[in-house]
Amino acid sequence: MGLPFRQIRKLWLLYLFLLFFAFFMFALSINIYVQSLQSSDLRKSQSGALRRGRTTATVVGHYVGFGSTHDNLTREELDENAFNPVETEGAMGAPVIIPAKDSIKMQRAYRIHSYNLMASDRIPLNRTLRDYRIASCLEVEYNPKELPNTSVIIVFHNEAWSVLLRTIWSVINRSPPENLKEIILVDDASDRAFLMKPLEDYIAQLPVTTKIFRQTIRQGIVPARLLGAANAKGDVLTFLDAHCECSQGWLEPLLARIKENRQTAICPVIDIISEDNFGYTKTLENNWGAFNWVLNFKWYASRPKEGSTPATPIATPSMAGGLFSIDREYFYHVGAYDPLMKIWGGENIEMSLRIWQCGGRVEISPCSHVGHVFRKTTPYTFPNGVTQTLTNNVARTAMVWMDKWQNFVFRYTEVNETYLAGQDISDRVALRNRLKCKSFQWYLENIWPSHCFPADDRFFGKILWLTNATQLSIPYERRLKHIAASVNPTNLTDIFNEIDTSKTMDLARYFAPGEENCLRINEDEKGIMSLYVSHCLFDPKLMSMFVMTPKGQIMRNENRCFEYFEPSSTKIPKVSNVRIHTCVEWTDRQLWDYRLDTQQIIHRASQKCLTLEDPKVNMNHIVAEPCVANDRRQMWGLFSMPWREL
Ligand code: UD2
Ligand code: MN
Repeated sequence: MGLPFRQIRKLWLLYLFLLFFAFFMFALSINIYVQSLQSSDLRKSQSGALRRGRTTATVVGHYVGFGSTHDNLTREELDENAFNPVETEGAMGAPVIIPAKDSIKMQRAYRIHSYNLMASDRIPLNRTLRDYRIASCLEVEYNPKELPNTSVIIVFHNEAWSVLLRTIWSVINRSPPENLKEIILVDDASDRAFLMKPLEDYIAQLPVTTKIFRQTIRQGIVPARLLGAANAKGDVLTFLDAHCECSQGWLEPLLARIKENRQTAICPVIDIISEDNFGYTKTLENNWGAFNWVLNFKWYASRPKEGSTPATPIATPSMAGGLFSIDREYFYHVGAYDPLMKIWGGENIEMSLRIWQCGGRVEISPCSHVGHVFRKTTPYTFPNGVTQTLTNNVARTAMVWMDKWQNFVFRYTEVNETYLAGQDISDRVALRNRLKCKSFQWYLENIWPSHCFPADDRFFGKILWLTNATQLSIPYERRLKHIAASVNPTNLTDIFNEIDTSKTMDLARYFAPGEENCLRINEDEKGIMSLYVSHCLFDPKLMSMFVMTPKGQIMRNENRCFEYFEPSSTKIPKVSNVRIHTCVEWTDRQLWDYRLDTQQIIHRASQKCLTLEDPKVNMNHIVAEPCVANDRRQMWGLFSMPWREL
């Protein structure tokens, strides 16, 4: 009996050892996984910043998903304030790496605000940052006594304690005391216990006057900022989101610019605070903002201009919305905000169009750097539904400020007649008339000449692959016979207007979406776009609509252009030499001509033709090849679509 028992005991030891080993391996792999997650996020945010500098537009400040992130989180978890700083964490803007043993708790806490709350809770409220200013900015001297003072207005809905207070402390620590009149917090109906009395007690002992105003019913950013502004006493209003960190010297250039020109809304360069580890990454100074066909804000970048002083503010067609300074009186003069824009979205575009069209300026100061936590998903609810809210705000912006372009925007959104009928915009229209504001056409031509919208001076519509056999291509080609041969984009205008409006030649009547083939754009999971040919969709769907500008750029939504490039001959498999790339103004790679007599789309510099390489084999390979007369693979029809009417 003794022997088997001893054997069993040995086996037990073995089991125990194996169990221990398995657990060890598990813990190790989790550790490696979590660390790789955090560092890859770090890489992502860093490369994001670099990419923005390299003229590629990145999507920021635009929500891609509205998750129900709060499922399963308990009231206790939401109300808990776990701020527990470690002195050296996050110093000089460094990222925080959470030990693997806490990874499950970390992920749970992440869902409360869609950022790594546990990382933030480890960083002191007054952590140090680098000085992110470029050399030419350091040369500028400001005398705080000669600058106006400002009220800093921070609106929030359920922000984390450490994140909100780090925003406040960065303002206090890095603003000249003479210029910081007060800090005004507006609570947009938060429900977290620590944002109630504990917050009031905390701000009462701050070295700078800090007041809090509360909206009892959730109304959103615009009503909250209006409440803050109404209570502000500073010469200038400076708005910040509740998850920012102001860096060295951020305020002076903003105030100085307003002193110089009181009709300017001036924004800082918005640096990136990683939502995954709270590392602070500088972005480059040549970014500016505009919007796409459905009025989502987008970043663009310009080539840094040679010879100009980089310290001068750059004009931007649109502000991102969250971070800017504006003279208090001018803010009201120019119409403050549209109070009927609720919750989130649209107010940044509305304000930008309004200020520009009514005689002011929107600019970014390259000398002012403020970090902001950009999130991938929104952590909070939209009381009336996301679509309803965003559509309402977009509709109001477009109706008041975009003239005939509003219908173009409505085609790609949920806006319909019922929506429009329900909107009372009379006050805003009265404002526009009172201030004698300029048209949206003026805005496009003067403030955003490189825009991607349709206009009277350019083609807008579908690009057909002309097989000469379909219902559409036959009348299209017949019509072309009556038009003078070689035409360059500048005199295409009349021709396309004619197609658009002429009753007899209304090609839409021939349109059989199932039979015609159109040039379309595919976007893969990585966001890389490519051209292919497939059935035309009857709806004017985004993916198959193009703009051809008088200069010769062929664009789609979001400033993406057809670009020819010489591929390296060694590449196998062969990649296409035509790609979809961010539009830039300074390259001939993106300039094309359309020849009506041959129906070819020709890359101007190389004189190569856009070609569907081998239609029998696949419709996904669009290249540029030497032009050959009557080669069906190179024949395209520009089919104008109406955009001025709904
Ligand atoms: C960007 C802007 C943001 C605003 C928004 C469009 C930046 C860095 N941020 O989105 O300021 O212009 O575009 O509307 O340019 N909040 C409330 N009540 C609400 C919703 C939000 O008080 O119902 C607060 C929120 O706590 C935050 C601020 O408003 O402090 C902006 O909201 P966000 O950070 O979710 O917006 P963001 O940065 O994605
Ligand atoms: Mn924000």
